[in-house]
Amino acid sequence: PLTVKTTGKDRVAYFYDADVGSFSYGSSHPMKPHRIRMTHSLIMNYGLYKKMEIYRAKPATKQEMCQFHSDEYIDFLSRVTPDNLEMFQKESVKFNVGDDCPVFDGLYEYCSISGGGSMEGAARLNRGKCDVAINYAGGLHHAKKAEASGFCYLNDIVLGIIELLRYHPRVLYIDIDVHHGDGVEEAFYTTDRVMTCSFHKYGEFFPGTGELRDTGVAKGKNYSVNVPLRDGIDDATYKSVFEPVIGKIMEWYQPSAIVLQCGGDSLSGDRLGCFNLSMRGHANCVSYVKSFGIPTLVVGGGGYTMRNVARTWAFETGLLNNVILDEELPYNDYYEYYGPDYQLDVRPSNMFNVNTPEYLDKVLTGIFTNLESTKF
Ligand code: ZL4
Ligand code: CA
Ligand code: ZN
Repeated sequence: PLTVKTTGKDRVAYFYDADVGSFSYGSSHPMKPHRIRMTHSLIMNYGLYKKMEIYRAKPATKQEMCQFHSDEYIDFLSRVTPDNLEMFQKESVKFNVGDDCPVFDGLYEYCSISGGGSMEGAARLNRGKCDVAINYAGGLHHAKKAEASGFCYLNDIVLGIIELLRYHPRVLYIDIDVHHGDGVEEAFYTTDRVMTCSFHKYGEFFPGTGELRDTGVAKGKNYSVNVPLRDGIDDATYKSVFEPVIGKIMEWYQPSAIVLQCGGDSLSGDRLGCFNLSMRGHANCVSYVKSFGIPTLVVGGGGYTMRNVARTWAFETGLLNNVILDEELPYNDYYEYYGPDYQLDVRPSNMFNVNTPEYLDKVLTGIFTNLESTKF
């Protein structure tokens, strides 16, 4: 008789630091670390603590951070505070701290928590101690070697991938944040040991990079994939692009580990985003990636309508544990945020989808042509 391989026994390691929700970029800044604490409260009150192992990671050390970042940049992050900022005028320009990336109280500690979660998650995957590791305090994909960018200071993703590369010959990075994953792409642009694939809004949108024809350089040629999208993409359309592109990459690249950046700003109703994904459309990406059964590090990212980010990340944490969460939200520490309906779903709006079938066909054909020209 045939042995049926059952899913439903995934070992999930979830990294959460109770301090993370208290950091603040400033009251009017769109990035709110509090959404990670809201997500955690939903996860706990849905009972997912019975399914997975919950850890507080060791904060990343300076030395660990400098596996990617420059010493002088990390040194700056560790020294600068709102009180001594005036003594760092030259450095502030050089390292790009300002309106998008403000210097706030506890900035270095926040970076070390974000980085520690992704590095320890990667290390547990390496040792075969879990099948999935989750760090919603990570996903800060714009940070550069010696520069802050787009609300990101420390690139926890690059640090996590470097850790995975100690054991894995090929790592696939997938990015469903509405913004281009430029920092991760740039870090691995000239290597074939990491394939990066970002889906993002392209055209008059931060950070301005990520066109179809940016595919990598030297050994990395065709190991960077960009999927430029227009406003208003809906669940069915996103699925019709995501599944063929990722399916093809899996077949051709055969990675032994995956990092999935789950930025929640691709959801409908996001304060900064312009896509029209429902919670279930966003989570379909997580299900599809999970279906390949490869060790995966799941990280957070953007997401600026906090109640929707928390709903979606909680639902996705359920999926990763083979649990479908109930539509009725459980009572939790932030219950009042979810009124007036107190339901789990994030629903799409009636916004217009500017991604025509002809446009998407051009994008898919371009990507497949690049992939097929590559010998893996
Ligand atoms: C804000 O209200 O497009 C920052 C940023 C701070 C508070 C008060 C300061 C007001 C919107 C954004 C002045 C702010 C001017 N405050 C910001 C070109 C820009 C230069 C900076 O999801 N101004 C830069 C970055 C993007 C730009 C998006 C996404 C991160 C991620 C992963 C990063 N930067 C124009 C903006 C506000 C602010 C209101 C803002 N910044 C919106 N989009 C940007 O991919 C985590
Ligand atoms: Ca993206
Ligand atoms: Zn984003």
